[in-house]
Amino acid sequence: MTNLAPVAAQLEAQAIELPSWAFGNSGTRFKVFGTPGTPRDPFEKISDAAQVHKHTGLAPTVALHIPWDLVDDYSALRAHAENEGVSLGTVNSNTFQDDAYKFGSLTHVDAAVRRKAIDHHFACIDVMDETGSRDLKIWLADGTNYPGQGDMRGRQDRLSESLSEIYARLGDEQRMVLEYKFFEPAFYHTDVPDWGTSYAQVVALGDKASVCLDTGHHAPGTNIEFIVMQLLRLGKLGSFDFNSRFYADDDLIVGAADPFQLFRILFEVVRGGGLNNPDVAFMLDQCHNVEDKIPGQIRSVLNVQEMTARALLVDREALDAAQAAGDVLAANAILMDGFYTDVRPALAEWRESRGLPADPMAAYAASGYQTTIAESRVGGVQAGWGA
Ligand code: PSV
Ligand code: MN
Repeated sequence: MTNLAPVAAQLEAQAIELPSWAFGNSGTRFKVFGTPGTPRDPFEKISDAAQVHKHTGLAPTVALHIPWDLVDDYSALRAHAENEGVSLGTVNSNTFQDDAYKFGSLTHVDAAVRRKAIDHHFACIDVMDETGSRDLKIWLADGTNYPGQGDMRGRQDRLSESLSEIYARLGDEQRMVLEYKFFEPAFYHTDVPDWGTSYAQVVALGDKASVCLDTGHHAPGTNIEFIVMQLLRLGKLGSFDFNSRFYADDDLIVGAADPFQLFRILFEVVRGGGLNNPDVAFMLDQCHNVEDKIPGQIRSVLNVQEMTARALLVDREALDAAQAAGDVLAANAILMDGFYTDVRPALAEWRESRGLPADPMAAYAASGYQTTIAESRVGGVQAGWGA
């Protein structure tokens, strides 16, 4: 069996943040399928997220999305989370579901709309003050659908001004991460389409701003691990939104569509010093449209853990030597040895040694939690994108 001892300390320290919205209903523009037991409010979402941590030891924090996770009393939500054994993490802003934002939010030509969007971010920072969250994550739906529709340069300038105002409001211990996405919902141009644009914007802001890399937000064939390497090299990789995709922004279980890509990304994370580095937050950004949500999240964090273990097991000394010697095939073989190492039996044993279930998926299924929530959560409105 694979010997995990040399990498156990790093595995032990790994933490992956869960998105509250993964526990609510989601779907496509064709249909949203509800599932029995879906949370009706943020408290129930946190309880579900805590199940993932309980069975894996990997997911101690939960990201919130405002206003989907609006509550009257954040200290009560915080206490509830702590009671469940988790804590509240990143706060995500939302400037994509209001009629006012049809033609943009932080980039809008109308100062009144920009004001509204900036004020929303101030409100998110107020929430962070109460929840003790460190990070404000900004993803913008801003962009245009037709050439000529907008002045791309002017929009970039307004974005910069708006972000500066938000940045100035951050506390000393707080950060902003700016996420990029190459298309959707805008189809001609997006105002933060790529890592370079996000980087240019956050560098202008200062040390407390960095880039969020969502693994599903690149054109097919993009070498994402190169971007990871570059952002780590520049000290500006603030966070990951992990998920996987076959076609567009599919938000599928991380590592499901392309495990090898996940391995390559994690190898660059390890090599670049981004693993268990407080500056680089690991988060999931996924939606479970047809599978059960809690086991979907359990599967996801396990996939990240498995690929992290494989990346850590790559013989770096031998790899460096092969690279230095120009031995192309040996270098490639050393990396592939890491990828092809089946770490699952060793991880199962290691989990048990830490008092965790060897098979978290099976343990969750046997726990009866899914039946309990399906039977007890009767009435009310199931949470989704908008509740
Ligand atoms: C929309 O593409 C998106 O999935 C972004 O990736 C954000 O991180 C997420 O929604 C939550 O706002
Ligand atoms: Mn994302």
